[in-house]
Amino acid sequence: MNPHKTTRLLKAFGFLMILILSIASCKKAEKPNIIWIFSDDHSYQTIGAYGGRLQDINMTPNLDKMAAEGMRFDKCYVENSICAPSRATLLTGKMSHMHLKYNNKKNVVFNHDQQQFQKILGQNGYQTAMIGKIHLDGKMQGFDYWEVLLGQGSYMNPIFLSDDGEKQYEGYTTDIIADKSLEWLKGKRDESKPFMLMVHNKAPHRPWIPKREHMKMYDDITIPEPANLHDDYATRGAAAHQQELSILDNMNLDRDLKMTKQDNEYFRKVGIDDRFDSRREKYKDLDLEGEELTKLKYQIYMKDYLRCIWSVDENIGRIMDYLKESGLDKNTIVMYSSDQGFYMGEHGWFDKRLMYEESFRTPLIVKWPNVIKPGSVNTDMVQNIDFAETFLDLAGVAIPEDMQGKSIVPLLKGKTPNDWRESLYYHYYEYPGAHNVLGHEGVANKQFKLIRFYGTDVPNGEEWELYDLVKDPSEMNNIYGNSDQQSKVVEMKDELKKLKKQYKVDQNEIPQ
Ligand SMILES: [Ca+2]
Repeated sequence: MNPHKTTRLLKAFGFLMILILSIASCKKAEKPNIIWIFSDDHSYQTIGAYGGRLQDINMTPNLDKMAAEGMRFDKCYVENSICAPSRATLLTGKMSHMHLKYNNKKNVVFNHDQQQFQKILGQNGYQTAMIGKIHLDGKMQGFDYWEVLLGQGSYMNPIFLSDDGEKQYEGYTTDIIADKSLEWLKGKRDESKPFMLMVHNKAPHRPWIPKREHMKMYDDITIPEPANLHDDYATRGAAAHQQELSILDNMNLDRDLKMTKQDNEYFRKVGIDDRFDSRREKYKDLDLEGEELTKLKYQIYMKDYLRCIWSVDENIGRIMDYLKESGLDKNTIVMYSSDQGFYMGEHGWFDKRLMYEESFRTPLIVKWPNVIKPGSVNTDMVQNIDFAETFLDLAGVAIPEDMQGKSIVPLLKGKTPNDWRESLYYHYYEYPGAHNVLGHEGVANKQFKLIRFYGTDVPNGEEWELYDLVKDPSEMNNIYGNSDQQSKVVEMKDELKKLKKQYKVDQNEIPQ
């Protein structure tokens, strides 16, 4: 063959190959992988990137890095601040009254047959995996691979449920969940397909059991207290007075704080009892009460909680390291959030449930290489009803009309739509129940929050509170009855009515 002709043919072949490869890589870039890392009860106050009173304590270096390389959401909220309903919302993109897992109680069952985002992703070429705490009884549906903690799960030697039944593993649960996630990433997935991996921690849920290696962390420091640690609930209604969220009155010295030797069968059973011996020795003659006891309990609670967070963060680092070394990081979106927020001593409380900011709000950090501007901060109002829609949108899949949230993909691209929502609806149903928090619903925008408590244990069956979040970010001053606020009350009640119509909230206080 003519050598010129051969060269021309070779050149043409080379050009064709480059074209095919670039088309293939473009195609691949259209379908990103998604890793959703979720924790249970992780407050935004205990993530370094969120600043605040704890910002000088180095708590979360890996999450902080994710925020520095991605986007931090400062106004991300839940629609019902409690574990199981929040996960049902995550899977369905619907509020509690629509997916009907509206409280944590066993007799209110999550119907796995209903529409869930992972089923739709699976039908559209994605491979889906769910590893860790889901807190919805029964077998998962729509995941190619799933291994979930039984119920609440345990900090040590956890039992996992999968298609193969129950199996117990030895070790610290936060580590095991990351181990399993890495195993799936490295060897169990089909590398020809884009994937959605859910990594769901049990930590830092009560009873806050740190890994043995982390027991001495934060020992030498005093954790800054919130200004309202000794709140007297003046101006607040029945709910704030009757709650059982108090560090002083409701956080116990044995299982919660491990300060006494009583009732520790659980600890013996999982082989961690000796972890707390020195603490028990130190406090065996404890003789404190009132504010002094609150302060001591606060320190012990916060340190155990932060030690649990350290494990969560350390394991996020392991996953991020693997993504980088495997090259997967280039086309993988990593998102971090929690099922709700948590009180870190604000109002003298632990736990969640109430619509006050620290439990209503939840962290959200997203890293999306080459799309999100590193170090960006978003202050649009987003809610956990948006997550399922966002996953579908990221995968280029149409969002079903009956999902109730909105994709945050435009926000991630730095282009908030002009008609983005300006207010949020909230509803907590679990009353009577653990922690004695009254049933309530409410509406919040960026400046005001109106809450309606209801039920037979509320004076006159209904009690309202209004807060100006700009003037009073700690919600210490209920201004509902103030004469100069009455037009605001009317405006917020109208907004509440509008949202209830929009989200199809039925008039029954227990969803039907
Ligand atoms: Ca939770």
